[in-house]
Amino acid sequence: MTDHSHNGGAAVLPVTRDEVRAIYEAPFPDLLFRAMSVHRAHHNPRLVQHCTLSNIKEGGCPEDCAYCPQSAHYRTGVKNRPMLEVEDVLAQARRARDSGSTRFCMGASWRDVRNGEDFETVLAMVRGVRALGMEACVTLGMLTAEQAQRLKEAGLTAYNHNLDTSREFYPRIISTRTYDERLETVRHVRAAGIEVCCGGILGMGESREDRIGLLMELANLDPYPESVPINALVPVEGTPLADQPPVDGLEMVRAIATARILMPRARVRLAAGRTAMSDELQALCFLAGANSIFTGEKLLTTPNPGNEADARLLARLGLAIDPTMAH
Ligand code: SAM
Ligand code: DTB
Ligand code: SF4
Repeated sequence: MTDHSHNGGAAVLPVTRDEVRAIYEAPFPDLLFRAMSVHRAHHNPRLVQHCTLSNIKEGGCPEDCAYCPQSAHYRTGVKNRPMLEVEDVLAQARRARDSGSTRFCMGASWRDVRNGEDFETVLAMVRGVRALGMEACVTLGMLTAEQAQRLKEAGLTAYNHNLDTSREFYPRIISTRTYDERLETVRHVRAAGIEVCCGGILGMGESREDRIGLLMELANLDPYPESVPINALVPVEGTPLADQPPVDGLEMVRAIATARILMPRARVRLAAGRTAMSDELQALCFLAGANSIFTGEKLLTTPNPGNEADARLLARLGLAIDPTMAH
């Protein structure tokens, strides 16, 4: 058992499944009140971080993640295209910065990182984004300890690597890698001194117990991730999950509130899936403790509300863009 208090929370590790369930399933007013109290104790609840994504290498991925339009296993219309040029990515980053984003996240449809020209290009992109005065995040698949170290030296702020769902449900979604491989990459990132961005997806046909299992795994990372993206599945034609019904919005709110309570200092990101959500549902997610969103017209391959819609949403709620940078 580890004292979690150094980590900004009162919980003692390991957090048990029963403890997570008791939070997740609490009556809504109790859950929300507790999440809001924790949120206010650790963050300014009127501020929302803006992050912008760039898909630096799109499509043709050898992995078989059932949700992903970029997997080469499915016919989704997403093409396998070569890496973007450093200058083009930095131009995107500058535009994102000028519309309020403080974090720029670059994704590659790779199973793992290979040393060589493409990795050197990513390192140049990271240095360039940092030079623009933004936080830099990448998500490149699995990674060795040495590669994590090189990203750290390039100035990388955070590495995104999601657990996606519970350990039990994982094999139903991905067969080409294991949960433990995922955790190993997270360990390499942590050991290199890079912030961990690790979360999951709701709406893939998992049960509530699987959502609780995911949150338990995340909260038991020691220390817990600095940022926790909670995605709602964006169903894409051609993927095995194309016909999944949308996740119950109140389950999104419960998951976000539980993440906020279990990981008080983390940025909890209301990530993919916002185009399918009403302003009212997004408002509930912010009340529950979400304090970060992806902005811009596009996520990696699918649409996102865009800057005008988000400016309207924030204005309706009296929220503002968080200008705070990690470091
Ligand atoms: N290939 C790398 C990897 O899988 O770690 C990085 C890119 S991958 C697209 C990043 C994350 O996007 C995935 O872990 C998953 O959580 C999320 N994602 C992918 N497709 C999604 C979808 N259709 N809906 C919601 N989230 C999705
Ligand atoms: C994360 O958790 N969500 C983002 C980011 N990390 C890389 C990706 C969402 C992708 C949604 C599907 C798409 O646009 O292809
Ligand atoms: Fe590849 Fe990442 Fe998509 Fe999985 S989620 S298919 S690893 S790009």
